[in-house]
Amino acid sequence: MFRDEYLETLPQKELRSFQLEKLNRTLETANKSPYYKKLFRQCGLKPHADNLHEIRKFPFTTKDDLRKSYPAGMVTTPFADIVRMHASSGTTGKSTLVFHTMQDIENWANLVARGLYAAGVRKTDIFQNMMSYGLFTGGLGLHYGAEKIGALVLPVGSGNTHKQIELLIDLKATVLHITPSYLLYLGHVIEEAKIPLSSFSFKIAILGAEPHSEATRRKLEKMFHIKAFNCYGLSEMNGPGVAFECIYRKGLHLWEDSYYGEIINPGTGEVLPEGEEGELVLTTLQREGMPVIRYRTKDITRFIKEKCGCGRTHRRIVRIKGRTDDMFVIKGVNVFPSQIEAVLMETPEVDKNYRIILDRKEGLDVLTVEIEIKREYFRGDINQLRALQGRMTSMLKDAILVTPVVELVEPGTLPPSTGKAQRVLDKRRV
Ligand code: DLL
Repeated sequence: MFRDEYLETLPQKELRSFQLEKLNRTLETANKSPYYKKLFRQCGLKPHADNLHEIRKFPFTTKDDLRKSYPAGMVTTPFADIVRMHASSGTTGKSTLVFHTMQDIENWANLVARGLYAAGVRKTDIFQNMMSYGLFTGGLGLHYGAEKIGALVLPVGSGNTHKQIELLIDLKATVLHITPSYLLYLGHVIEEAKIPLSSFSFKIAILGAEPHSEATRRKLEKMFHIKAFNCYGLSEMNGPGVAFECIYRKGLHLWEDSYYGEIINPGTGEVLPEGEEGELVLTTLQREGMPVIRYRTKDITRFIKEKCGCGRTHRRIVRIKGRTDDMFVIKGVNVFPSQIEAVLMETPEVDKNYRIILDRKEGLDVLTVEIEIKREYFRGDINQLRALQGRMTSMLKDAILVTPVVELVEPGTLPPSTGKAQRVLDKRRV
């Protein structure tokens, strides 16, 4: 049974005292790492908080701080006690490395198992893990959690789509772990190969590692007749399983016995009142090998105040809207790719892939949205396509307040994604 009845339903007040106790242990442990020891000394801070509010006296930790302490400046214990290392998936600069003790790995697997259980995964399930294994946390993170539940895990990793399909059919996987963009692509390949949906047995998809809108979830659920659950995480906080949707699917439960969450104004760093949207800041509460204090995730969300119907008391966050560094400014207007995605995925003519291109022509910003449209629309009347192009342009303009150039292309034209999708190509930076 992977519902921890006691911890998952602790009344808020007790949950907060639990967090305070763990926070103080974490601060003491962090003080053993060269990075935090120096930082606390420089700031004249004792590794102690009298109440949770006092966490605010500790400075934020950023990705840059992790880079500066590369490779192991935040590690609290000799490597003899460390059993695993993971790295973030960033493409620029040095990777940020995260080190785990055996206990850390055990705790992480428990959190993932708890999340999977909340989403309805059981021992009898066959779990095809379609996320990369290796330094990326998506593969091994869910692998250990699903094994803990007792499911049969197929560690296929990402890519090799035809092999994935063969295994899905032959082993009758009931649960997939996959990025939303890869699941869209999988749908494309299955359709092109004309494989009937009845060949597949999966009923649940665990989606994570990148943002996706409610419209994308609905589209995927309709496409495959499944239920999709959102799983959030980042390597600095272990990886997947930091927050998970339960069967109510009204926000993601942040596992507050293991993470302390704050929402800040990304511009000023000020902590915002509960319920306001801003950047999520997380502190590990149970990690021994490498505690991280007040990590700026750059992910935009907010806390949901209402209680969840499932009885779990751990506060929920709304699905991530995007990252502060994903937001682009076009003709002076701030745009999140998720605003564009939501419009596209609600439009029935749109197929499964799209790309956003930012460019500058004669000194002016140009936003182009390339959209794959279902094949049947290319067989018909060109005027019908033109009308669709006009309609998409005005729907996008209403959503983002900038008029884009809309290009409609046939399915399979744009680069496919089998992992984290690269949706935005900013040629202004090249
Ligand atoms: O992507 C961990 C993960 C793997 C989560 C598999 C879920 C499933 P990183 O490579 O460090 O770790 O990237 C973390 O990905 O800060 C978010 O911006 C984004 N992200 C992860 N999950 C979600 C999600 C993994 N469910 C960064 N919704 C995070 C939106 C997500 N964004």
